[in-house]
Order: sequence, then C-alpha cells, then structure tokens
Amino acid sequence: MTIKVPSVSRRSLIRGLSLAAGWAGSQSLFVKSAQAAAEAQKEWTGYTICDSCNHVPQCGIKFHARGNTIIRIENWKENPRPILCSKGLSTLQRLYNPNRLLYPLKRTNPKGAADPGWVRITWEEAYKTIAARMLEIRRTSGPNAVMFYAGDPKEPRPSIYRLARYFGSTTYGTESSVGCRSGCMMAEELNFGRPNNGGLPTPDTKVFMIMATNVWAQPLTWWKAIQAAKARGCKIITIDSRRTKAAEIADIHLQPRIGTDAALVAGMMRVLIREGLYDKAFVEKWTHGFEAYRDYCETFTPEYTEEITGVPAELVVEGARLWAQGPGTFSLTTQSVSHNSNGVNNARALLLLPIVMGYIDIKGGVAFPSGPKGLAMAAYGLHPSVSENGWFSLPEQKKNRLDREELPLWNDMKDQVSPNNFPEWVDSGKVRMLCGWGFNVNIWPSPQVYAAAVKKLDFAFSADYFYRPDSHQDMDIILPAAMNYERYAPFGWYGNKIAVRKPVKPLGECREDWRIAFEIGAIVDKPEHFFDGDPKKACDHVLKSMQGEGWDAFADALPNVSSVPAPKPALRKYETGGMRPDGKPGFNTLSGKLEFASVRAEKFGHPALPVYKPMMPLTKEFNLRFLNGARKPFITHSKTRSDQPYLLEIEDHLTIDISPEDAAERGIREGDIVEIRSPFGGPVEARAMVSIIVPKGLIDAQYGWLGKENTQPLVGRAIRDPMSGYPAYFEMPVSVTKKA
Ligand SMILES: Nc1nc2c(c(=O)[nH]1)N[C@H]1C(S)=C(S)[C@@H](COP(=O)(O)OP(=O)(O)OC[C@H]3O[C@@H](n4cnc5c(=O)[nH]c(N)nc54)[C@H](O)[C@@H]3O)O[C@H]1N2
Ligand SMILES: Nc1nc2c(c(=O)[nH]1)N[C@H]1C(S)=C(S)[C@@H](COP(=O)(O)OP(=O)(O)OC[C@H]3O[C@@H](n4cnc5c(=O)[nH]c(N)nc54)[C@H](O)[C@@H]3O)O[C@H]1N2
Ligand code: SF4
Ligand SMILES: [Mo]
Repeated sequence: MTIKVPSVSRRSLIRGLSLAAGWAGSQSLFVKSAQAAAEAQKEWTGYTICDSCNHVPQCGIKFHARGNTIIRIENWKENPRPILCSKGLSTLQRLYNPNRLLYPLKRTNPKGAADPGWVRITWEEAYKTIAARMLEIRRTSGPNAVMFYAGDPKEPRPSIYRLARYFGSTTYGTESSVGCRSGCMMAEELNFGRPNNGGLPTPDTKVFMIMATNVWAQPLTWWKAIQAAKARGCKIITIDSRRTKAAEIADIHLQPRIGTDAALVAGMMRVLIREGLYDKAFVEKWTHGFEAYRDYCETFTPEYTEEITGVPAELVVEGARLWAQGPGTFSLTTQSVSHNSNGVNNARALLLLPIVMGYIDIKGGVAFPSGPKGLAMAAYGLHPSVSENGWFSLPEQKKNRLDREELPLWNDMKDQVSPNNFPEWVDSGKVRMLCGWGFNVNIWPSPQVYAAAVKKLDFAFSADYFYRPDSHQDMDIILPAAMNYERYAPFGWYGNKIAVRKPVKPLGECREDWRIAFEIGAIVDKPEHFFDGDPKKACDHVLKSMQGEGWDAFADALPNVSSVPAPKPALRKYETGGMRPDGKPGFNTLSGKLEFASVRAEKFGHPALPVYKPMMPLTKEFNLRFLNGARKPFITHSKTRSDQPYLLEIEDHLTIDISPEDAAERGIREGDIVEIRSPFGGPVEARAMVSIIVPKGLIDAQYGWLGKENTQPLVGRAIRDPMSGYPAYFEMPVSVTKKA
C-alpha cells in the first residue's frame, strides 16, 4: 500500500511565514513560536483507561506528557482497577506505532484490484461521500440495507447505536452479537430474568465457583481478589476443561470435556437433590420447572456423568457436596462455554447451580446490585441517554429486523442484529452498505466468505487504528480512529464510580469514534440529535442524566475517581419487587420466577430444559477436539501482534498446547512445527507446546494469527448454536501432524 502524505516541517513552515510577513511580523511570530516551543516542552500529567483487552475492565492509566507527546505511563493508583498488565503497559507502543492510520483514505482502483490505490482525502470529502451513499441506499433499498457494525471495540458503541437509530436501521450488530459474551448473557436472562455473570467472593462467601473463566482474560485485580478469598478460607471449585491457574488454586477442579457442562451439571444436580442438600423452600417458592429438570437429571448417575464428561464419578459427588457448603457465588464471565452448538444450554445449566442452592441475592451469595440510574451502561459501554438503544427493542423494529426468521429467540431477546449471515444478506440484496468500526473478517469462521461479501457491497467504510488488508482491501473508505490516550469518550465506570479522562490531542487527523459517528449523523439526520459532534458534550449529558455533576467537576477531581448517586444496596430484592421493572415480587422472566424450564425458550421452539446435546463427533482421522481461542495474557484477538510488538517478543507464532500423551503418539516434541486440519479446512501451521494444561484428546490455541496461522478456516461456518446463532469455535474435530 502506498499513501502519499504531504509533509511540511515545522522549521520550513516558520521560515516561509516569517519571510512573507516581513521583519515586524516575524518578531511577533518569533515570540509566538517561542511560546509554542515552551508549550511543546511543558510537562503535565494525564489520565485515561485501557482498551487493550476490551473486556471492559478499563484499568486506569496515568501518563506523563511533554507537550502533546506521552513519554511515560504508569498505574493510575486512585482508579478502582489500578494495575496494568503487559498488554496495557505496551499500549504506548501502539499509540506511536509508525503503521498507525493517520488520515482518511479512499481507494482509486476498482474493488478486487491487487492495489486499491489508497490516497489521502479530507474528512469533508469522506463524510460527503459516505453520507451520500447512505442516503441513496436508504432511498432505494430501505434503511436496513445499511448495516452498522462494531467489532471488539466496545467504546464506540453508544455512538453507533445512536447513528443507526436516527438513520432508522435495525441492522446494527457487534462482536457481541457475532459471538462473545451475549450467549452466556442470554442464559443469564433466561434463568434469572436479567444479566448476572456472578461476581467476586465477599468475606461471607464460603464457596466460590469459577465457571470456565480464564485468569489470563481478567484484570489482575480479579485474580488478587480470588487469592485473598482463598487465604481467608473460602473454598474454590473450578469447572474448566483445562488445567489453568484457576484450576490449580481450586479445592476441587472439575474438568469436563468441552461442550459437556450440561451433563456435568445434571450429574451434580442429581446428587444435590437425592442427598437433600438443596434449598427446598427457596426452590418451591421462587423457581419454575424444578420437577421436570429433576426428572431429567435422574439418568445422570455419577458413572453416566463420568462417561460423558470425563469427570471422575466421585468428583461429581464431591463437587456437589462442597458446593452445598455455601453461601456461594460464581464467576461466569466467559465466552468459551457458549461457543459450541449447545452453548446457551451449557451456560444455562451451570447457572442453575446457584439457583438450586438459593444463593440468590443473599449475603455472600450471588449479588444482584441495583446500580446508578441507567445501569445498562455496564453492558458494553451503553448508556441509554446516548445509545437510545431502547428504540431497537420496540416491537415494530424487531419485526423488520433481518434476523427475525433465522433466530427468533435472539431477535426477541436482543437489541442487536445477529450479523453472522451477513454474506447471505449481501447476496440477496438485503444489505448493500457497511458502516464499520473495527470491522475484522477474521472474527468469523471461514473469514474468506465475509471478505468476499465486503467486495460485493455497493459501498463500505471502516474506522480503525490500523490498516488491515484482510478486512479493508475491498472497502471504499478507511477512517483513522483516535486511540484511548486521545479521546474523551467514553469514561470508565466501576459500579457507580466514574473515571473521566484527560487526554492528549489525536495524532495526524485521527478522530474519536464518537465524533465520527456524530458527525456522520449530523449530515444524514439532524445535528441537534448528535451533541454538535462533541463526544465530551455527550459524556456530560450522560453524567447529568445519572444525576451526577458534569464532566468538568469530575475532571477537576482527578486523579480521584468520582461517583454518581446509586441506590443503597439491599438483599433479597425478589421479595420486595426490586428484581422486576413493575416492582412486583419475583423475577423478570415469563413465569415471574427463576427458571429451570424456560418458558421463553420453549415459546420459540427450543427445549425448555437446558439439556445436554453431543457435539460434532470425533472421527478416526480428526481425533482431537480443538479449543480454538483460549486467551493468553499477552494476546488480544487479532490485535496485539504487530500493533504492540513488545508482546510478540513473548510469543511470535501460533502455538498449540498438546498433552504429553497425544504428542508422543504423533511423534511431536516441544517446539516442532505442526499442521492442524479439520473437515472444513487447513492445514494451519503452529508451533507445539507439550503441556498438561490440556488433557489428552484436546488441543488449544489462540485465534487472531493471520495467513497460514489463521485458525478460523478450520471452523465450519454452518455449525451454530440455534439459540444464539453463535459459531461453534470450540467444537471442531481436528488432526495434528508434525510438519514434514
Ligand atoms: N476462533 C475464535 N474466534 C473468536 C473468538 C475465539 O475465542 N475463538 N472470540 C470471539 C470473541 S469473544 C470476540 S470479542 C471476537 C473479537 O474479534 P474482533 O472484533 O475481530 O476483535 P479484534 O481483533 O480485537 O479487533 C477488531 C478490530 O478493531 C480495531 N479496533 C480496536 N479498538 C478500536 C477502537 O476503539 N476503535 C476503532 N474504530 N477500531 C478499533 C482493531 O484495530 C481491529 O482491527 O472474536 C470472536 N471470535
Ligand atoms: N489476555 C486477554 N484477555 C482478554 C481477551 C484476550 O483476547 N486476551 N479477550 C477479552 C474478551 S473479548 C473476552 S470475551 C474474554 C473471554 O474470557 P474467558 O471466557 O474467561 O476466556 P477464555 O480463555 O476464552 O475461556 C475461559 C476458559 O474456558 C475454558 N473452556 C473452554 N471451553 C469450555 C467448556 O466447554 N466447558 C468448560 N467448563 N470450560 C471450557 C477454557 O479452558 C478457558 O480456560 O476475555 C477478555 N480478556
Ligand atoms: S487487563 Fe490489561 S489489557 Fe485489559 S484493561 Fe487491564 S491493563 Fe488493559
Ligand atoms: Mo469477547
């Protein structure tokens, strides 16, 4: 890619100007430039939050700048998340990476050409072109033909929601609707009537269950809290298919084969019920469908459970008995459990364990906090006063949404479209334009199918930090996004604590994602709907709508983090109406109770109970299961490789873990280059690490490496969870052979 960027040095600019201005003019200019030089040397302290793992832990970053250049970063110790990990610490390398996108670009060669012929254009030209296409496509094909999409970046989302909403398109999807945490969140909503992925143990917690949550995917504060709980005597049960750090700290590690959690839970539930260990009174009063589930679990004797899950029969019993020594809480922050063809049900089954014990909204149990007004912002950076996402949930919007027929339950429950059939929508003319933020075809199985769809669109643009050939090659315009050090929006939030930023100015012509969305919105709709294009103004609006002080008061308090008002914590809110919007006792499910049998799932043709369903069978040739995407502490998806090259020094290849037995059987030794194949694709090349982190029969790897190390072509695109539409990233049977 060649991009022509005119460069004018500061000195030549000053020389040219002073010649033209004459002696008197140049003297005052001299004073001004001396001031500017002093300004450029002035040292100051700024604050921001990290977006390098985008898990919304938002660890705080304090930085020291000289002029507009950041020279050093450190932990922001007043921030509730005060410890930076390797990825966070290396974000300065990303900020000053010479490959960063700095200017808007447009293609000058036709789509499909080997060289798109990118040239620099002005923001004005970019916006005019984009807006004209949006309006034209809406006029000829309706608003839903313009698809809005945000990849992993969570921070731009409220502004994109708003843009799509005022433009009138319900074709708004994100990485969360492709395949992240929303599958588990669906399970939470089906069981509890609202999202709840558990929380950390409190001093009253006696047992903590880590459900398929990877320490390496969490901020360091998470791990420290678990170590502290362990030290004060809290028992730990870890349910993870691998022997992770979380497994090693556990009193009992239950290690089911991936995709078999529903069977493991059925086995444990049978023990809890038969031994009378569960909370009978709670179950009778506050739950729905218990008897049907109890009957279902009867088949799952400890021995049968072992047969399916691989968890020894005696551990199934011991695990259940330990869990009964509560109060207990859990952590299911995961994505893995929901990324197979029975994912939502596996997660639903796990979430029945706290329910059957009545560990719900009690001291030391599963907390259901009532946050500040508009708590929805806890979910992926939304705040309704910016996103106006309620509009997407109106029945008339849901009715016309493109996923209505394909995924009725998802359509009913979620306000984002499931974009996994985007290629089919392009082929049938339902989608003609893509407005993307952080759009990455490699999020999907068979990414080439998505890249081909981009090429077929009438028009596509994406805003990103970097130029990504796989995804951007056949787009029309690429926009440079400002990074976390350079933007105001959004602020960080931790319950009711709010951390605003003090940023540097963006490099080149980068702009904040919120600004880009608002400025486009102001052209295709009314400027007054878009905070005059100003992200800071929008943040101010959110803070005030939560009855907080405005932005400036929060900024003045830095480095301290300020709060917005929140209701007093209360327990057993289901007794007093605090769990339902109508204020009645009970839960916000269709039955009004916690559900063993889901009325809503059944209504849309799914089994009411979270039953076990076998995954794609292994074969003689493809005889290993592939856990395609376990997190490592120095890698985030496709991002951290060349963006933050310090991290490449830790590991510079796709690396699989393979058990000592499987390695020996295949003549593979540590460090060997191996080839992975599945019924759907390959070979994918990786380096082998022989490790007991995986049991026999399983290999794991990261996703996000490119070219011959890209693992996504190994995943069958058609294999999905029928409830969420999520791809089965963690299900594929594969073969592993040493490369000749
Ligand atoms: N096989 C397999 N596939 C998976 C997964 C897995 O475990 N295994 N995990 C799934 C999950 S949970 C997720 S979250 C997805 C993640 O998948 P993606 O959404 O593809 O995530 P990334 O690769 O992190 O980033 C996408 C792009 O966003 C850009 N970007 C980053 N931050 C910003 C920003 O603030 N603004 C803008 N404009 N651009 C930005 C990056 O430069 C990058 O090009 O992958 C999913 N796919
Ligand atoms: N370092 C780092 N941190 C990240 C990210 C990153 O890319 N890198 N990504 C962020 C994002 S977007 C997300 S969604 C989260 C994901 O966070 P997590 O879901 O916590 O992380 P994973 O490593 O995907 O999976 C968690 C654990 O589930 C186990 N597992 C897999 N399948 C099964 C199963 O079927 N049953 C059971 N019981 N266990 C299973 C795996 O062995 C793994 O240890 O991490 C976030 N944080
Ligand atoms: S855990 Fe690491 S990458 Fe994630 S926000 Fe914190 S410092 Fe950043
Ligand atoms: Mo994710």
